[in-house]
Amino acid sequence: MARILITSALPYINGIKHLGNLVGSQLPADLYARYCRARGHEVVFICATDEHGTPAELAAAKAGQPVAEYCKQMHAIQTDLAHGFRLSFDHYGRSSSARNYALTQHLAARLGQAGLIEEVSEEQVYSPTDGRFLPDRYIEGTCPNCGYERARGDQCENCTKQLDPTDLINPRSAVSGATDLEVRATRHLFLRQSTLRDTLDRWIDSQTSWPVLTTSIAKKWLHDGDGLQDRGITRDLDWGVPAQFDGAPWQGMEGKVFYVWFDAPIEYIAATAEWADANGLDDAAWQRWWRTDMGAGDVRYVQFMGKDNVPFHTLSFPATLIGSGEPWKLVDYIKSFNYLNYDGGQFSTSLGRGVFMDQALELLPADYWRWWLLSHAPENSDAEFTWENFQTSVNKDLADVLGNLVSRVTKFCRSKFGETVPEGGQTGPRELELMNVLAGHLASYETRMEAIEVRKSAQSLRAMWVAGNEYLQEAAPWSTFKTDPDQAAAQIRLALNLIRVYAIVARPFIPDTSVRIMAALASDDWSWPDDLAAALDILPAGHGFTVPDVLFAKITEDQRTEWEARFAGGTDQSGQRG
Ligand code: B3M
Ligand code: ZN
Repeated sequence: MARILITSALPYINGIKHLGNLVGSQLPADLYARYCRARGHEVVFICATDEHGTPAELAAAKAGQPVAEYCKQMHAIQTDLAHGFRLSFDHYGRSSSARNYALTQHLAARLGQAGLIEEVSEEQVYSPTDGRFLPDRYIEGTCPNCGYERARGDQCENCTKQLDPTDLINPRSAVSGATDLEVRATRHLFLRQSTLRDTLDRWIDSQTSWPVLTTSIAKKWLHDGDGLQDRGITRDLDWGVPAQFDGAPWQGMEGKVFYVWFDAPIEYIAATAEWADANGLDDAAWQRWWRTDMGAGDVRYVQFMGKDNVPFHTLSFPATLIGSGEPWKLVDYIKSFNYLNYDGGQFSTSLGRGVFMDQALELLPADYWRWWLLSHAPENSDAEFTWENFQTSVNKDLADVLGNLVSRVTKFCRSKFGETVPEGGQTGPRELELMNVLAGHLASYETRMEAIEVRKSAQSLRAMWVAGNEYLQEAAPWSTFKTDPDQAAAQIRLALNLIRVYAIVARPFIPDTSVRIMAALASDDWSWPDDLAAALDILPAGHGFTVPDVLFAKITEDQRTEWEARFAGGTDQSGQRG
């Protein structure tokens, strides 16, 4: 049994996320957490809302609410949606928590003592029209690196480059659209991460198992131009962690806050402390996951995120932790994702284009979405959601293959043998062959899940379902029954047991369906089928069950065309979605 710490990138508080955001971090993190738990590992799975900085201020202003109020409300909404999608966080925290304030200010103090923070007089973009400085997302313009026209002041989400507002070409205010911008001097604190470049370089080089996407982005920005640049970690904003150092002010920084990307990853740790607090545990309980001097040395720490978040997790956050000189646990594996596009373009909040988490759950239960999203995760390249593809995959994989098998087997049994596992008969070579095929797919499923190859894991799982279907097709107990009812009984007994095994192994992907199947089979033995033959013999003859209701309804042509039109966008309906 291993100890596995899992974090998902923290969704910004500024609105309801779309399905592309979901599949880029939280959902695959949940898949992995559920799998690790099912295999008996000790897991802590942490997420939180990322509440500070310009995204929160801008969204609150748009909603006409005080920012603290806005965040509280959006956190509740996002919590509900996380439950709706069955994201099994051990704790879903808030980066505005007291724990995060304290830890952020503590780490800043340590970095200051280590001489890694310096005061810099910086050129910042000032907007006379808005009467304020325009940090980060308050400003937009063209990316100097790739030419993307909607790059933000802190990062281009197209090429993932970290930017400063003054780097943007044709900059404009995100608040007013004003272009009559000036550059004014202001004083800020900078994290001297450039001094850690060699350390980070060596650390990244030592991570030989990281996915190519992660390593290539990390390396690209580590060696870009003059290399890793020092970054401002304070901002002229009202909302955020006050720029203080273990309680002590820094002269000249009064009224400023830390940059949101400075405090957000620290919330991974703080949220684990929040988890301990919420469960009445002491500090040692969270420190054994995060402090190598407190037992975290044997923890495996895995992070999940979209590719635009990689630079912050491979460079800035490790710089904070290493620079503190304290024994913090560093990440062992970073699983990053490309983007999911929507039907020939991008998801767009402002245009109401694409499906957002709340809308998805209004249409269909979570498992439909979980299955499609995970089996099409944008791992090796960007992926695309189309309604046609979604319809095909739901109707085939879920309704025809899995759903139909469960329904045929249970209904046939009920009609011929009643609602108990039938007795009599013996399995033969065909059943042995099925077990061998299943064992092969199960082994590849395990290997792929362990390697966090999400799409391939889905393929192995589906292959197990398909093998069961093929077996039933050939064994055809409905025909066998006419000539040899005993043999049909043995076949159905195996099939009922097979369904139980499917429920167990499929649970990380489709948890609600698995629970329904197990309830129908009146089983609560969720132990992993390490010994497949034994697992296929758990439900004994005479064991009662019930026929479940239809597990998956097919998506009709009418539904598909209606949904296609409804989510095509074109009118501004941004509202809470972000
Ligand atoms: N909130 C960006 C995002 O949602 C950011 C991630 C923070 S992870 C510490 O993509
Ligand atoms: Zn760019």
